Parts: sequence; C-alpha cells; structure tokens
Amino acid sequence: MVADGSLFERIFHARNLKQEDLESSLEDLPDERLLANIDKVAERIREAIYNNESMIIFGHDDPDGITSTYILYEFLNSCGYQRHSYYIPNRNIESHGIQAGFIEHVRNGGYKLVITVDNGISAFDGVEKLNEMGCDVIITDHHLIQPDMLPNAYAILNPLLPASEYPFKALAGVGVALMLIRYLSRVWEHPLDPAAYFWTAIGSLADKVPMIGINRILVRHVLLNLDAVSDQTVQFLLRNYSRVSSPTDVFNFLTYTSRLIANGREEGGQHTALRFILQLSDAKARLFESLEEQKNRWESELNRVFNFLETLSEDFVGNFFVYFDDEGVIPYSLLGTASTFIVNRLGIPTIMLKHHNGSTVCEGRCGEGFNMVEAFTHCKDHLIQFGGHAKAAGFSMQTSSYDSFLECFADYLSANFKAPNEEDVIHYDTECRIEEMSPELWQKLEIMLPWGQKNPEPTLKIRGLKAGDLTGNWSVDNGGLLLSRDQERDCIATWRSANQLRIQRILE
Ligand SMILES: [Mn+2]
Repeated sequence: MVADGSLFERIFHARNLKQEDLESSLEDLPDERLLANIDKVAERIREAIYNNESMIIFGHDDPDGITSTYILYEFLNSCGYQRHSYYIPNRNIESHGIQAGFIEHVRNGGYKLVITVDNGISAFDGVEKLNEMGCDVIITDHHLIQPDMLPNAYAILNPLLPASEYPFKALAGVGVALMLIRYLSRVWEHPLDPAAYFWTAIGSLADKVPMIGINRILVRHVLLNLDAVSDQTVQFLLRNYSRVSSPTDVFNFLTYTSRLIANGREEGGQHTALRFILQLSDAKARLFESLEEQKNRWESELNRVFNFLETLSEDFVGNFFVYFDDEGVIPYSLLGTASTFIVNRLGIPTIMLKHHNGSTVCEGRCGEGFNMVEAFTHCKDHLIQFGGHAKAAGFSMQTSSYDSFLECFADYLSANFKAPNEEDVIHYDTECRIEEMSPELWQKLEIMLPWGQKNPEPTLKIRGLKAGDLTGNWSVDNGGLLLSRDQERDCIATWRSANQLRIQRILE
C-alpha cells in the first residue's frame, strides 16, 4: 500500500497492519497445556474438591488482581464447590506479596490449599511459612521471574517460566487465571461462563498489557460479544451506564468499569469492588455508590493536579523541568503521575519534589535520550537513597541538600541531554486533512480496537486546522481553544471516537 492512498490505508501502512491480522478469534488461542505445570495444578485443585478441603485464593488489590480472583472463585462456585474463599491484601497496610496478615488468616481458617493469582512469583518466605503449616501453595502469576529463583511452591503457572512453551508471554494476571479455568472447564467438561472473558478484558486493559496477540483476541472477543454476557454485575453496570452500541462504546464501557473497580481497598482481606461484583442483593447498589464516589474523588483530585500543571508549564522554556511542591498542591501519591504529565507535555526530563515524612522526596520522569537513574547516580552524594528505571526513578534527600543537588543535576543534564527538536519528539501515524476524518472512516478503523500499549489510538498530523473547522460535530479536548478562529495551523491530534479529538500539540 502506498502512502498516498486513503487515510485508512495510510494508517494501516504506517502501522504495518493487514486487515487479516486483525481478524483472529478465540479459536486461535493456543492450547493451555503449553503452560508448564497446568496438569499438576489442575490435578491438585481436583483433589481438593474431591476431598472437600478448604482452599483460599490470594489476590491483589488492583483491577487485574480483583478480576483474577473473581473468575477463579466464580468458576469453582459454578462447579458447586463451597469451601473456597478469597483474600485481597491492602497495599496501604502490608507490602506486596504473602505477608504476616495473610499467613495468620490461613492459620485461623485452617486452609489446606492457597492459590495465588496475579502475584506470588517472588513470595519466597511466604510460601515457606505456608508450607510449614502444612498448606500447599499453587502460584499463578504473570510477573517477571528472578533468574534461578522460584518460590518452593507445589506448582507454578506463569507463561514466563523457562519450561513454559506457551507462545505468548505478555498475558495479564487475569489472562493466566483465565487459561487455567479454560483448561479446567475442558478437562472437567464443565461449561465456562462467557462473563469470564468480560472480566479478563477488564483486568487486562487495566494492567496495560500490550494489546496485541492473545490479549487483543480476548478483549476483542468481548467488544464483539457483549450480548452473550449475562453476568448480573455486567447487567447492573450497563443499566447505570449510557448507551452502548458501537465497538467504541463497548471499549469505553470496559475502560470505565476498570476504573470503577480500581477503588475499594479495605482491611482484613476484603475489597469493596469484589464484594460489589459478588453481591446479589440490594446491597449491590450501595457498594456501587461507594465505588463511584471513590472513583469521582480520585478523578477530581487528578484533574485538579493536571489543571494546575497545565498552568504551571504554560510558556515554559528550558531543557528540564523542576517543581518543588512546598505549597502541598500535589499529593505524594501523585508525584510520579505529575512528572509524567509534564514529560508528555514538554518532552523534557522532569523532576517533582516535596516534603514527605521528614525528608524531601522526588519523582523523576523522562523520555528517550536521557537516563534518570544515571543522573541520580551522578548526584548520589546529595541523596539519602534512590532507585528506579531509566525513564522513571525517585529519591529521598535531606531538605538542606536541595540547592547542591539541583546544581549537580543541572550540570549533569546540560552535559548529557540535548533538547530534541520538536519533530523528533512527536510521533504520529500519518498526515491528513480534517475533511478526511469522517464518522464512516472511524467505523472502518474500529477493526483496530481495542486500543492499548503497542496499539494506541490513531495519532495524526492534521494540516491547516483552524477552530472554525471543528465547530459542528467535533468534540475537542486539550488545546482546542488555542486554535485560532481562522488562521490555519498544523497540529498533532489523537482521534478518540467518531467525533472526538484530543489535540496534543499545535505546531509552530
Ligand atoms: Mn497484574
């Protein structure tokens, strides 16, 4: 295909996509038996059910962990099993993985089998302690394996195991849990509720796994088959949501649901989102309200911070961005998110600092062409501790070290970072004119859904755009107002739905 074809062709060409590549379905999923140890896992669960042993699913307090827990719990329910329960740890109370609170819970409950979902691959001590209590542990996880180190579990299910021949390695935790229950469903000849795919899609989107390969097949299946899902929670959510007809609507509904269940941390292994999903009675509506309220509070906090940052960075000139939040505008938990916001907006290395627990903490973010960890290493004499990845790192320091640190950081930066020129920072699929962007074309592009990592929404360089072009049907966020009424400008914009644009940048 040539670059001067239709806009549809140009986008496909830019992404190296062919229509046939996008048409795979559940039938194309690999055999779950390729996941090493799946037979051993299935046999141990069968034995537990046969002997009526009590077992507990150990989850994780994000949407991936909640949905993993739910689909396994619900599948066992559907088999008529009644001696299983779940435990969702709260990260604000205990650190990641199997900790003392859960071990105590297992002891008190007399559980004989623990199945972890979306975690456990680095629970070395936790697994030993459970073993000592005579409790078997099955780990199902998708997190990276530390070289030559595996917990001493009864069996481990993880596509990243060296012994695993499963061809796709980037499943979410809930994707691994789904493959397990698909396998159980097959060998036990017990039907699998179509809702399992719905919840797998939610957990996968929330965990931001790449939306290609198996992940794409799973989420796309739900986009096209939402009607087949009769789950009472999905029905409840649909009644409380606006119209869902096009694949884009379904995708937005999935995104909404994943944000809703990102809230609800509780104590003692409970979680509001999981209680909401499991609840059949009138209490469901009350749990929903509580989740909605927490979601709204979180989102308005985020908006407040983003609006502040937008003002702060307006007309900014310089090759790096520093902000010390001594007025307490940005909560500690949003410091990293705030840095990322500035990097996306200005394309330059950014550090955000504030006082926290008696010292000064910092979150640094950057794009290509700079390494935050190396920068912090260079300035380590001024810091208490630091760590992270090349593009996302943090540190703590004595507040009195601020000036000396900043001088050191600025020196390092000017020697090691050249501000990229605008054209290099901006990635877009292809150039076009606004008249080419029709609702009919959007409908054709919906074959690219679901959007996500490695498959983002189309980003276009729109030539000669003026505010007057966007009146009428377009709804525009970010920067639409900065366009002049009748002076034509080129801009970079993300196309988000038939009539929705997000302007990323207006070019000089
Ligand atoms: Mn996960």
